[in-house]
Amino acid sequence: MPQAFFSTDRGERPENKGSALAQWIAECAKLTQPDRIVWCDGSQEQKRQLTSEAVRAKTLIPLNPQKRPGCYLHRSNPNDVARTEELTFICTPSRDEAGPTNNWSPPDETYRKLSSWLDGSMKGRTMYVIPYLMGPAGSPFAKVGVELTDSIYVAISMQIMTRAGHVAVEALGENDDFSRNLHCTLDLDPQRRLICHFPQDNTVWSVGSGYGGNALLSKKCFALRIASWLGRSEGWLAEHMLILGVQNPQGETFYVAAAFPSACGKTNLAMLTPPARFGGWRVFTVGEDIAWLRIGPDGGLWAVNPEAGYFGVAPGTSAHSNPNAMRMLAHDTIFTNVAMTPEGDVWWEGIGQEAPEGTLDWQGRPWKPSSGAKAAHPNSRFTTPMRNNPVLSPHADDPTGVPISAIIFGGRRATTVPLVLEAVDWVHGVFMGATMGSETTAAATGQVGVTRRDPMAMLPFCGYDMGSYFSHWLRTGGRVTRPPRIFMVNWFRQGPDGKFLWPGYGENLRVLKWIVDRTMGRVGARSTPVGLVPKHGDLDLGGLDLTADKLKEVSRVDRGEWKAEIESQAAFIRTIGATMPAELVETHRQLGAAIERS
Ligand code: OXD
Ligand code: MN
Repeated sequence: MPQAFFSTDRGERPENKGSALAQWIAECAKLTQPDRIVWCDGSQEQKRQLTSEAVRAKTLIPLNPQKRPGCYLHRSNPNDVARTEELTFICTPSRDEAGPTNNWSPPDETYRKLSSWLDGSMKGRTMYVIPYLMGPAGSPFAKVGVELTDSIYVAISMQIMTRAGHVAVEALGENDDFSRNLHCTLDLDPQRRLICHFPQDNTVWSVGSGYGGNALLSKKCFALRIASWLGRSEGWLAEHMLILGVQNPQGETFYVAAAFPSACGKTNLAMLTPPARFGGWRVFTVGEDIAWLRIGPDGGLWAVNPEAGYFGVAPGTSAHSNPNAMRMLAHDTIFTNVAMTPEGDVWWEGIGQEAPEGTLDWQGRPWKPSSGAKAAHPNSRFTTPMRNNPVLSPHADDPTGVPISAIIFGGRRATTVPLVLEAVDWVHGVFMGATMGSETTAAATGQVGVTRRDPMAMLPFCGYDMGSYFSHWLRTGGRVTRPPRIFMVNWFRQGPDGKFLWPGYGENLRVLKWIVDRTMGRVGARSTPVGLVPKHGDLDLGGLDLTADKLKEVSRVDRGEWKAEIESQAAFIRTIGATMPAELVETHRQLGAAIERS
């Protein structure tokens, strides 16, 4: 038995040693054989203690306390810098349950293989026990998970990303309904790296990676892959969506949930600063990566952000793109794989000023702009508590969540998809989300910039068969009596010169305003073969330096491009196979016919 089962005075302990939680911890400890087990109680005092330990171990490097009080830099193993989709598995008894878009492996065999890797893997190490609550305390949305990890970086990060410790133990009580998450760093050999989900057991085993998306198991593993599975059986949705509140000068606030693939600007949109022309408009963040949505007593769709912190992409974040984020990152933040200036501050490409002489790159090596290499890793990150966000919504912690007026799907598309499109009804909206394409980014290993179908931005995160997931969306539409309207946006269309046509960032408020006006029935729309678009003059473009040609191009629905899109969607529909809902196949057929006729 490990030496110190509960090593802090303030540590929580399951009173009942025979509880499911205590038994499961004992089983995992028997397998991994840590020297010490530390129970994370969620207190600031313990976080300080763990942080000092991580500094002594050089896992965290303190940044200049004058410039970045309470901030640290973590440099990961260079082979471990992004999610590894090819090493991520859904382990259901049958391959069909995981579906054609997930990697699948059988549960028994996978448990056996991972057990052999995990056997004695924490010898000489500490196992941190992190009980965490996803969703506001006391909320009908809330769920408990417990992560066991041998990484102090993960233990500290989990206390930023979730409501960890006492609050979760209290919510669990004597219940055995919690997500069982075992994480072990091993030796970071990519040959022994696997992220495996066992939805039937509400279990995740992740080994061989310390990267956030692979190792902070509350996030992609539980709040999306496992939660999407739970949501299907319990009648709710777990989505890769930000949630924002947009307030007009009359003081009315509308909530919008928006799905974009990783590293496509969700954090920037969720924290948007309105352009000067839009005095009196404000945007508040409820969440910036994950939304859990349920049908409320009023028949509408309500959402919470299950997380309590942000794990965002640093490069490109600046006083221009996201001034609120720059304020948020001024203190109490862990930066991972960014560059460090000689003064002990952080730097990344697109931060808005030149790197000072003597800057070290993300691997701690001297760096010069002329070297041609990036100083910060393109997927370098910040981990920061949501309470740091200066525009945090007063409802971010509201147990009832917020009512959603509009759902937005957005891909990163150089061509084809216009700035904004509205679906004609729920089925069309589900079709838009289901067939959306996006260019890949550095958030996952593999080639960047390749267009792939990324349905609802959930391709890497849906914990079960994609066709069945679409059916769940359609069923939800049948149950929701006050459905939000559904839109598609594309901030990333390029001109022939390869430059973005739309200025993006704060200017996206112009599109949000049109969306809100549509949900309130305050403006009309024009029909095109692919959906509804703003009528001339309804999208407020005043004060924007956008030529008529660019505006035309950014909103263009091109018949040739859409014919190619229809072909590409057809190929995707074929990959989904027999579980693709007939309504969506029919919508695709009608869309193809409408484009032919146009
Ligand atoms: C993330 C991602 O880290 O989507 O949020 O990769
Ligand atoms: Mn994400």
